[in-house]
Amino acid sequence: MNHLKVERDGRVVTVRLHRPHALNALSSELLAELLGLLGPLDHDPEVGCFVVTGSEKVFAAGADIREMAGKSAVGMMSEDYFAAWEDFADLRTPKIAAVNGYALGGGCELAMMCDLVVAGESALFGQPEVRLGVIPGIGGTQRLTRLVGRAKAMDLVLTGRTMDAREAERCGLVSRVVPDDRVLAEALEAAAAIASYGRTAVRAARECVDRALETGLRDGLRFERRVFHALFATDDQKEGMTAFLEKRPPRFHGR
Ligand code: CO8
Repeated sequence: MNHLKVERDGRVVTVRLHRPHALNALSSELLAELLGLLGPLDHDPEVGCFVVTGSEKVFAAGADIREMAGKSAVGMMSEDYFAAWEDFADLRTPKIAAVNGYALGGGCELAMMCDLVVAGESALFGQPEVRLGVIPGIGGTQRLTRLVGRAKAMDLVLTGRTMDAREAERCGLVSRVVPDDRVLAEALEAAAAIASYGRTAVRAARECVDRALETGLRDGLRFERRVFHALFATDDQKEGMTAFLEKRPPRFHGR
């Protein structure tokens, strides 16, 4: 692994982006490593949550400008450059972004592909692509607008300015803001909690929340209700409710 550092603690896998010389710029090689690592783990029943983090200075400073600079439009289209980031977004294991420092361009988009974003007080988010003569390309006009609304998305995308963690939390991009030195610990605590619950219910919950961004209210409510009904086919539902009634902690098995 050239650009990632990986740790596993029980059911939680932590991936640290590690390209310090390029401020963790998201190259094609880094993406391939990330998917090569997390793709198989997504099918491992012993894994319950991923945490993605960077360094103290930078989560990720965007896509790799050096890699992209000389490319042609035809080349970009024929290789469908960065389409595989959707494979990362589609991983069914919950993903937590633990963000210190810069989360710019593709770095901000990577955070938005995660299910929770825990940010340090000094973290900075932005979509500065307009300054490079391009636009965001992996969700910065689409996910961002759904998360923070048109007014804030236009402000960020058209001016290329950064926003701090508090503003990002207020507008719905960030789940929690904590002191800088607490970011990873907070993310790991949340990850351990998520990983302790029934895997089927957690995945279903994640899918239902995301469905809200993709569909109308009526269809979304019906989808949620049907998934809720279906979970009564799982052992974990019986165990969770029985344990509550017996006033003991549940023992989930993910089935
Ligand atoms: N790509 C490649 N290298 C980078 C990047 C990057 N995104 N960001 C920083 N670096 C490199 C610098 O070139 C520099 O390298 P070197 O030492 O060899 O000169 C090194 O990292 C350190 O950078 P700085 O000296 O600039 O560090 P500073 O602390 O002064 O500044 C900043 C930090 C503010 C983060 C600054 O580096 C910066 O503005 N970086 C670029 C941010 C940016 O524009 N990001 C958007 C990139 S485009 C993008 O993400 C589009 C995604 C969609 C593509 C999808 C296509 C379908």
